[in-house]
Amino acid sequence: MKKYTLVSLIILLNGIGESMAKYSFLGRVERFERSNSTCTLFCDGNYQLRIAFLTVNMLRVTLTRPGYNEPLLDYPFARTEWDSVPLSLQETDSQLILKTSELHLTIQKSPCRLTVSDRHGNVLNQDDPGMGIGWDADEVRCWKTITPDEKFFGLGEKTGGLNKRGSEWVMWNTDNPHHDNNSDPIYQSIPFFIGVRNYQAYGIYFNNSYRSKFNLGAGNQRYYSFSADAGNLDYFFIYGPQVSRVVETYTELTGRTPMPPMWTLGYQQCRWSYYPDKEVLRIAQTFREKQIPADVIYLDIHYMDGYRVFTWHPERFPDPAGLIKKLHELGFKVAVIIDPGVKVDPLYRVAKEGLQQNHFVKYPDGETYIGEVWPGPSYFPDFSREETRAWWGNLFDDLLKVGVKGFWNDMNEPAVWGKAFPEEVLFDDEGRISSQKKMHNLYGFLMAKACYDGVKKQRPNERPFVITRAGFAGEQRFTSVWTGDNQATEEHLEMGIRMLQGLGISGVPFVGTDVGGFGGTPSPELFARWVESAVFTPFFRTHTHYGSSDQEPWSFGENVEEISKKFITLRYEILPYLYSLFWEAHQTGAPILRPMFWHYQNDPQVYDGAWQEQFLIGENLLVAPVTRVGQNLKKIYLPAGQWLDLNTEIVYDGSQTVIVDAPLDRLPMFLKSGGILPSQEAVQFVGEKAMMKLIVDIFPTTQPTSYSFYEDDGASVEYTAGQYRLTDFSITLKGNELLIKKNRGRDAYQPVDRALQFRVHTVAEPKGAITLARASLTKIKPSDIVAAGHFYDSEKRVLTVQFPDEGSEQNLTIKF
Ligand code: MIG
Repeated sequence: MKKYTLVSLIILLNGIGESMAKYSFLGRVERFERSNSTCTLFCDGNYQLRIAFLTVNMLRVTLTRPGYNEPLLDYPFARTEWDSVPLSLQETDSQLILKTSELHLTIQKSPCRLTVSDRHGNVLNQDDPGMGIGWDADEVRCWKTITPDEKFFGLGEKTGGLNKRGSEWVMWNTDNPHHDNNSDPIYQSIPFFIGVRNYQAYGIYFNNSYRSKFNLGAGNQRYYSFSADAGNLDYFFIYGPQVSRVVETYTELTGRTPMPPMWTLGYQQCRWSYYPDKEVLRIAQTFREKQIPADVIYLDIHYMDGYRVFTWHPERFPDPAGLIKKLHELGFKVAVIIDPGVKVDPLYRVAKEGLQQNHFVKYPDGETYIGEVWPGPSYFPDFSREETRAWWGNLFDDLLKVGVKGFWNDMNEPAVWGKAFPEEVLFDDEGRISSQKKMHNLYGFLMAKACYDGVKKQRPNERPFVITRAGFAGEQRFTSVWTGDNQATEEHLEMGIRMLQGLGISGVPFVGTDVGGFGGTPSPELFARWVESAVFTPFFRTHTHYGSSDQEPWSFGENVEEISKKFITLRYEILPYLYSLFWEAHQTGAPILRPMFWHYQNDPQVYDGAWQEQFLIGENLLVAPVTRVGQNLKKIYLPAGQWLDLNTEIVYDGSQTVIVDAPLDRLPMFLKSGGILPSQEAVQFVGEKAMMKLIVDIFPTTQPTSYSFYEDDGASVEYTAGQYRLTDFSITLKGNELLIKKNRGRDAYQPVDRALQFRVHTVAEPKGAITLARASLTKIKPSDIVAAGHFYDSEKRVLTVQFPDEGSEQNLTIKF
């Protein structure tokens, strides 16, 4: 007995027989080196931790393991060169302290652990003291302490609640057509999240494309962690403290959306699949006959010849150019589906070229990988190879020549029948040669990039329209995203609204769900509610499964047709507002559809799950769609301020819940006090006619407010050379005088002559003069739509004032 114990003790001391299956943790800092904004810590056992400050509020932490030389992932970045950041360094026996003007990083030396605080010393983020950074064979992991109130948001397109606290998530792009609110992973991988601790926000972007995991306090109250099966522990810590600043900095790193073609903000109609050509035309004509506005019609997989990508089915679409010309005359653009799988067929040009030019991924022994998808056995392009991306990009030429304008990238997880694309398959990875384990999550991202770059190369002065199902961090630089195969249920309508918020704060603003649901058939009421909520989603497209019932706005009876028409028309009215928000997204990375905490971060109520399907469109418009069939009242939380119900003209005080009437044809929406909301008269499609009147709704308050309205030609890339116009509006209400100022902040784009119409809400009939540049405006009839003048609606308490939108400055004074 005694002998046995002694033997065990010896084994323990020598570590012989100790299990290999466990984590090791980063140990003591032996020495460090500093150059400019970077500090490298040399730790026990030849492990190195490099800390680089890229901006005053962003630092990068990178672990180097001895003998593990995988290059750092670089595809996601829009920016790689950073100015040096003024940094001070203090050293004590036990610590190193690095300070920027905003952040303090305290490095405990033994063992090496990091703590980030703001400049007042409030801790924002801290390594778990016991674990910190660790590894187990190829796997790397980082553990952080968690506070009781800490909340987590983001991770891109994820199911579940808006707040991801208490749950675990996997990044591995997966085609799951039957996903529900508990499914994970699904199509996209965006390893970026925002932590809100004591109402202070920070972000962490984990720069690793291998299968990764985020434990956000699941099953424990001690820590949260992120890990990857292999690759580097390489993460970016971004300090806000505003959520908006975290996303601004994150999108400085990973990029922002280019301005979309204006028509892509119109209504889009899809199904799997509209064919033959006559059916496509019939659908388009029906929109025009019924005067339901629409801009885009989609062709799903049946347009192809035997599912061969970049071909046309000879019987169903014998004359694509002729069809598309007719559709253009009706004001429709055409978008087509693009699948990555290239049919194995010795007579098919794309397959032949691809084989000859070495464009397809292979097994390690050099045999070309063949997987099964729609075309049957198929090859898969290696989008991680520059030559292959260029080749694929050129294939769009034929589609562009017949007039196709939009490219819908599907199945790019990549999906294959039988589920798993083999992990041993090799990719070029720009010369680095990497397996599917690293490249899987990047496949959709790189496919969308090949598409965007190719179309842009061939139509250099047009804005490409690309949409993708799978993707990765940074995809917003070249593609929009839809959330894949949802179901026609209330739960999916609600989940979609949360997903779009999650994507938005993860840097991807141009997003939408399949309106009405892809699987199943919505009830008429559910379809109506879905259309209502989607009026404000950046990407607005109805889509449904093969063989399902019709899902056009007129497929659910007269009443729902009327409702759909009313709300699709509303979409066209608010296009100027949405388009202006795209400019903001392009400039700062701010989402268009925003969670309430974006603007009310300090209000505990906005984090309550009861309100997670309400959202903001820009700063001043709050939308609370009804998501349950049979519900005719809506309970809403209104944050601080005063809110004007745009349906009833009733003003509510904020910081409280209200219940409003919400019959089937009503979408609850509220304009915030001080809010300025530009709109236009509806058109049947973008470009049908020029905007003849810019309408500006105003809800004045005693606090002066302002708003900047963006315009450009909506189609070309001239805006990148400064060809755009910014009109700043400011409103001041003082005593009985309201002053509205218009001022062109930039005037390098010239729209047609038009009227400017202000609709001033919640005001009494003016008793005094209404003057524009010292000249009095006269009273006119509401029907005098072109004349300069004013009229008052005493029932609604709305004053309308209109005049030509001339010159760079106009001041309007209204005396009550
Ligand atoms: O295996 O192209 O998510 O939108 O209609 C299904 C047919 C392939 C999945 C997409 C869906 C599309 C469908 N596609």
